[in-house]
Amino acid sequence: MTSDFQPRPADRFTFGLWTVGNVGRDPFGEATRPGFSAPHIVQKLAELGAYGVNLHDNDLVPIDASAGERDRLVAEFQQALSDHGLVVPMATTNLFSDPVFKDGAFTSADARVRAYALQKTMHSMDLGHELGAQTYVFWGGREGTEVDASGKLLDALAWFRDSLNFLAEYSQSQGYGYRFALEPKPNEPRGDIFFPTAGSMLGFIATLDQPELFGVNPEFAHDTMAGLNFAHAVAQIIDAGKLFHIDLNDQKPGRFDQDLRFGAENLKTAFFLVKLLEDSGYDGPRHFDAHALRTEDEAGVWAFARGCMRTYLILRDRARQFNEDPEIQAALAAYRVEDAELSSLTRQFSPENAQALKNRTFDRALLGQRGPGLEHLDQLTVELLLGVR
Ligand code: GCO
Ligand code: MN
Ligand code: MN
Repeated sequence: MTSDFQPRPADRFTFGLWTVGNVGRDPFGEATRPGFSAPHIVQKLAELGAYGVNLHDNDLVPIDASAGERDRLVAEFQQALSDHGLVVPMATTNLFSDPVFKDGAFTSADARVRAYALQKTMHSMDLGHELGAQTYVFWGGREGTEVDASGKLLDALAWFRDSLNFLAEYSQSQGYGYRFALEPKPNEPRGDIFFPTAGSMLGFIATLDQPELFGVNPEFAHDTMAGLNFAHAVAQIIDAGKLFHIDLNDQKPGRFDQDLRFGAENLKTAFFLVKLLEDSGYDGPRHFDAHALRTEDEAGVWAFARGCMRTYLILRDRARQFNEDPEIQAALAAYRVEDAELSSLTRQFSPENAQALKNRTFDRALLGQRGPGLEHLDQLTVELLLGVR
């Protein structure tokens, strides 16, 4: 491992066309910088050491493009990808910008909108396959409500399920072999978005016809907006074997969706997230779903992109250091108390184990007196992160 923190394709960093291409528009103000063409983004990301670039259908092809225009844009993009050695690991559909989706796409109360959403997604899956994507993300940005008097809570779940089952079969019938990653978010742009958390998605996946094709695409900012601990959510997804993709960024809790540069805000959680991803052997893309601050010009955009990747690499190096630090490892070892005999009783139920456990006497007061040394361990971690270890 090198320690110059220079991103390389082997690090598997990806950005969306929509992320570095973000023009700084917000609900209160117009664009503050021009958009870049897809080939320009490909060239710049390759220069910075990224591995790939992801897209929504309409990041590349406008929703009202003619067939000829579509083919030209796709050909130019493909040429840039091959010129600069970037890949497209993930594709997704824009089911949120156009007014047709203002009250939902797969969960619209209007059957015509639901059908159009399916049609648009199939075309977008065709495009993703043409570009080599193997993961297909569903982020239901408009799938939610402000008005629960609409009475569609149960229907929406069923419509969403039918759509995913349909599209999984479409992928198979076309031989695309996609793995689908569902992205939870609690709110914004809807007042309440369906499937607000990783746990909701995991529960829902189990109800699909082919659950093995579906996993989760968790996002740092989405859990943080809701005041949740993102590393805990990702651990649960890994435990379920469902980490199909990941969106990295940062966010202050309880605010509007900020999409900050990775590591810009919650460094400690970012550290434990990187450590979790690296220690678990996650080998998928490290995708940054963030954008440069609205204050920035083009130079600021590339500084932002480089910063996301460098911070990940620095935290990865800190995780290695954590795993090798003798004092930290001693504190960790002291934290855990193993007891082989008791573990053999508790690992698996049997009538004998249950009876032996019930007969056992525990010194509850003594167990309650033990200090686990977590203050010491946490301070060592902080000092490591501050660079003084
Ligand atoms: C958001 C989401 C999106 C999705 C994207 C890809 O908060 O806007 O995170 O950026 O990730 O649509 O599915
Ligand atoms: Mn987001
Ligand atoms: Mn996202």
